[in-house]
Amino acid sequence: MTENINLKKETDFKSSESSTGENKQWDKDNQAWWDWYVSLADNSNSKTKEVLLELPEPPNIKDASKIDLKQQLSKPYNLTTQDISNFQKNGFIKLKNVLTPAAIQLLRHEILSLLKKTFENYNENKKDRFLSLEMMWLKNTVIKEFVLSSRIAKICAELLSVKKIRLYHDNALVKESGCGRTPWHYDDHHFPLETNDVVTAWIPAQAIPIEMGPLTFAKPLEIYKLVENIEFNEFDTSYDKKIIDIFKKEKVSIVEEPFELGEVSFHHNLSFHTASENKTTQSRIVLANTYFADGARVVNNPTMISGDWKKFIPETKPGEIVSSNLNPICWPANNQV
Ligand SMILES: O=C(O)CCC(=O)C(=O)O
Ligand SMILES: [Fe+2]
Repeated sequence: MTENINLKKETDFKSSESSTGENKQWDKDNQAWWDWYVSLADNSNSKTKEVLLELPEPPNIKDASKIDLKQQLSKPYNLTTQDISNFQKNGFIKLKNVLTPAAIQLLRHEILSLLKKTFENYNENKKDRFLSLEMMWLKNTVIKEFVLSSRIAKICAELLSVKKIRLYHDNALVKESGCGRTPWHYDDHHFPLETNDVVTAWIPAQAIPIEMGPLTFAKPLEIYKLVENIEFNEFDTSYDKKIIDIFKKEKVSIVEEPFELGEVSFHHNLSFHTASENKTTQSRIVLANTYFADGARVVNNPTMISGDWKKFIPETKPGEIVSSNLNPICWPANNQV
């Protein structure tokens, strides 16, 4: 992407040795990773104990044959040069009308059906949790269309200004009613990829009003340099609190805006972001697909904050180029599996 991004991986957090144990490997599953990760968020100003905003159940489309999903998800999106330069300057962009309301309603239906299969009593008595599902595209043909979508992947290729885009993973990120904040971070912490050409398409499966906790970005992209030297702490909320304090003190510009139905955000792996708690009565359901430039290698020393990465990049050793069957090229479209 842009040359002004610091590409020096040897100074990066994810490949550094440290006393806080980031050099350990993650040995549990992805749900356990998220349970741990959201416990690092500072919720001392939480408002979820107050009355939740009552929202109706979002509309549900059960029948994929009612819409031409393949056609919708392969049609190119008209990205302007201004969009591309905004993304490269700010580290993120929010684009409206990437998907139709019908496609989103179907996506929500499919994620909900996987949630109900995976988590006992989903949405019945237990609330407040951050639930995660991954590798859904291997199990569900409708979700596969959204994950391998050439419409989405072409946007990613253009935003990064690279020719070919591969899938890192898909991730359903579900904040149940009352679930707390996501800690401030950039994704470079998590992805064991030896490149900064990495982007996540964050696709809400319903509209997200402010009260539901939309993804929220600090800008411009370079803001990560302000907090580069803050040491991560895997045990408590101190890292998140320090970032909040520095951003306040330095009057960093923070973009927290609702998502309308069909709106999708794209964020770079160095973009700092967070999400507020879900203060509504409905789950905040999102499909987050991460893509990277073809040719990237696995870093030499993946760490515990890289999570369950071997599941996403099988049969690939540290230092090797990523090209497994689970990391298909999604753009250009004719390279698809
Ligand atoms: O969904 C969230 O609250 C956080 C998502 C996130 O950090 C990401 O998609 O990179
Ligand atoms: Fe993130």
